[in-house]
Amino acid sequence: MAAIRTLLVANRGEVALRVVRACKELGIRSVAVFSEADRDSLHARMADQAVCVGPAPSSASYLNMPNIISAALTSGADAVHPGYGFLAENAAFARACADSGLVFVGPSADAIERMGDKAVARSTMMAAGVPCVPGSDGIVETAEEALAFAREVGFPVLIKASAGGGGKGMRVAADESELVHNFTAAKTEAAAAFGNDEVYLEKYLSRPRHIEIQVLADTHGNAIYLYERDCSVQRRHQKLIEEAPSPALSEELRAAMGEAALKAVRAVDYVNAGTVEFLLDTDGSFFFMEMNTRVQVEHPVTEQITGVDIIKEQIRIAAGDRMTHASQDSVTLRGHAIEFRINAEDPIHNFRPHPGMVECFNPPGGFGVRVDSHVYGGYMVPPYYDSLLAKLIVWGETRDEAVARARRALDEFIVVGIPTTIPFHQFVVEEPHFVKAEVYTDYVEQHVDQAALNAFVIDGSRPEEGHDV
Ligand code: MV4
Repeated sequence: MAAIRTLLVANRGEVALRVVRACKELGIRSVAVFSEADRDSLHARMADQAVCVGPAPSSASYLNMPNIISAALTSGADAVHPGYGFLAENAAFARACADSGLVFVGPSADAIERMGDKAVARSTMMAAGVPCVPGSDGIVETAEEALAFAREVGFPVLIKASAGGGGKGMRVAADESELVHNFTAAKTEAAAAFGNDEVYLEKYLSRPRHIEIQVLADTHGNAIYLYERDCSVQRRHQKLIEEAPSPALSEELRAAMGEAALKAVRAVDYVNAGTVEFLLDTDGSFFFMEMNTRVQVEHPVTEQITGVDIIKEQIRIAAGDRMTHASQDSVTLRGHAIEFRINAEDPIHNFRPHPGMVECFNPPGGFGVRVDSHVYGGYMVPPYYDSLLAKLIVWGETRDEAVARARRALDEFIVVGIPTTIPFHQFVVEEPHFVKAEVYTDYVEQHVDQAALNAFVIDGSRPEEGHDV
């Protein structure tokens, strides 16, 4: 395969900047795309070239495949990195790139497609010997079939939409009458949300942890896992804090989950970076949930504990080169990293997105602190896109050190002009269950009391201002 000399970044915000930075270090010319709302964005300024691909709404710009492909062709790009979100898991886009002679920095369109359908993904993994939650054998057509399944595995059960993912279209049923009622509701909901009413059933785990394994595979047959991330601190399926390694895994379990992830990789001949998501039950059993066929928001925590630059590996792999860390032995784990998502959201008003002017932006620094962000003082947060402003990633030799470093870094982090999730994080890093690493997917509901959070945000926790001597 040909070397990559110019790469177009089909994204915006911090991830576009992240990819531009990787290009610079690799000596690759970068081309940014931007919407009319992002004309003054850092990703457009820092790239070697920038092309406007349409008006502010993403449907007209960052999701506009013909415009993005034209931008790549006219700028002389030979590869396209999709980042995350937007077109990153769109098989048609990966195919359109290939058809235009552009290298798509990601897996094949076929792999994206197969993992995109959650029921297909599940049966592929079952066949490959990857543990899956006890579930129905494919699509469940009728309430009678659903009842038969539930009687076999026992209640509670979970109804999932085949076209769903990210928690959309899921319904729990605790008993037979709930199942009959929720089965029809779930199908109707799925039809409205995804244009596909197919559902399947699983045994419901009541307090799982969300553990995901980062994998890398190249075109030379090398495949490795970069250990796990624990993403149990979520709110309504939006991740807020991710850490690596997971405080819940023993060495044996870590190796077992890593090997299971590699089975998943081999089952679909997966190439490039991917993430295999598992649910970890309280008894140490783990089950495949889904595979993300892109780089993820939280990839930096893995980079910090392994020293592997995941974006650069992605680009090397796409160019047909061997990845730098081609053997499992070459990947060692050191210390502990935690990522905090700093969103333009108001934690006292239901985490409602809050676009507007960032009057002042002072990110923290110092040893063990990384901030990935596209924001600067005077930056206008547009209302059209997701509300991620910055990712604060702290590293420490131990989890306790990382938590202490997080407290001081969050305290240094100043954003003036709009509300952010910083005070939420300040609350969590003092909260005893988080400090003891007792976090499950229901952590926020269970341990972040809204009234206590409001008091904390409104009264402020900062020390009183000092006086001049
Ligand atoms: C589950 C589950 C319990 N039991 N499946 C939510 C997102 C979707 N990808 C899968 N999800 C879940 N599937 C069974 N059989 C609980 C969840 C779940 C969850 C999973 C990961 C992270 C946060 C979550 C929050 C609520 C529910």
